Amino acid sequence: MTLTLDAGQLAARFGSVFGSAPDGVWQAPGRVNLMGEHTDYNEGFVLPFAIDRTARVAVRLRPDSAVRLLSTFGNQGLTTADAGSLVGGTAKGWTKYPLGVLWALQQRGLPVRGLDLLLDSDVPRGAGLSSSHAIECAVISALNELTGAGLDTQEMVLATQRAENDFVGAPTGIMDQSASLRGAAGHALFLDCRDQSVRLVPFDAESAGLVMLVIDTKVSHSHAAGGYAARRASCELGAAALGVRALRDVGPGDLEGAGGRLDPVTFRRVRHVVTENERVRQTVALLDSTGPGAIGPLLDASHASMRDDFEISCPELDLAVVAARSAGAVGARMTGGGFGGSAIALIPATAEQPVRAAVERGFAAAGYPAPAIFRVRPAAGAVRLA
Ligand code: GAF
Repeated sequence: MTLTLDAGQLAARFGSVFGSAPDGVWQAPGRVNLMGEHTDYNEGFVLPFAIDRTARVAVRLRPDSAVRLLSTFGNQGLTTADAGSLVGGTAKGWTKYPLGVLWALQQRGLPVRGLDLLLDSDVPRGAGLSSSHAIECAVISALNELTGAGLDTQEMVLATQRAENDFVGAPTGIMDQSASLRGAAGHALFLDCRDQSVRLVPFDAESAGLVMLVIDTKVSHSHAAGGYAARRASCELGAAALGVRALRDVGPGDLEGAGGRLDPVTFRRVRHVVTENERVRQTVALLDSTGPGAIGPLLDASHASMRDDFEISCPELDLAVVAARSAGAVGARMTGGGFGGSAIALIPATAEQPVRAAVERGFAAAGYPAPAIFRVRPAAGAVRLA
């Protein structure tokens, strides 16, 4: 999926498809998570950043309740729906995201209203970079403004979470939409998922002579599939057995005592979440004090925890991490919900070509399809373009 159209071109294409100009064009980014995986729904800490890959929507409200949706990619063609009779679990492909947002806004009391929408995006789909939230955040930004709904960012985060959980059917947390709505160039977002408080933490790898590479394994994942929900259920089981509201309330010092109260699998799931929350805090402290070059060991430890304790990695992700590290990365880890998707590797700029070559060689030798490898930088969150 490649972004081919700027805002003016997208508006012009909208005009030729739907017969007149859109009311506006909005953009929202995908995200990479630097640290803090599967901690958000445990009311813990995360440290994602919005990336320089975006979804863009040209939107016009309609006087009736008809909804017409089209994208510049894929072969889904024009999708039509009635805003007055949206039912979760029935929409197909990418259209479930704008329809889910419309539905979630209606659940908050927004009047039923139709719209025409044209989508363009260069966030790779199924790659663990939150292409779905990029669409949802672009759409909610557009509808919030056009309908005068007046939601603040926190409310938009919760509305898109409701769209994901109850319309799309993916029991996800609040990390991805928070990054997409609140991201800022040159910064990662330190988010406390209990109270949604945030702090922007400088993360400028390139001024430190480093590059952040995404390695998209092309192993497609879906959070509406069973693995994500099973991990979430394990965490809830662990919290209940330990008598806490959420695993956020378990500290590293509690782990020894927890061992005797949990079955071995639940204990390992809990240990991942508890240690991952600590790694988020340690990463933030290192970024504040020393800079990006110091966080490599934490990236590595996070990957090991996801591979061994949370068991959400896969052979392709493990290979990407090992190959990147052996060719000079200062640290690497899978990013996102897991079971496929992408790894990130923080590397000295001078090691970029060796790392790319090592990963490509490793994938070819293992007989895996070639990965997509590209640089990412922390970028701005959702914005109106035209
Ligand atoms: C997915 C979810 F959408 C997030 O809420 C988060 O749980 C993440 O997986 C894992 O950290 O991206």
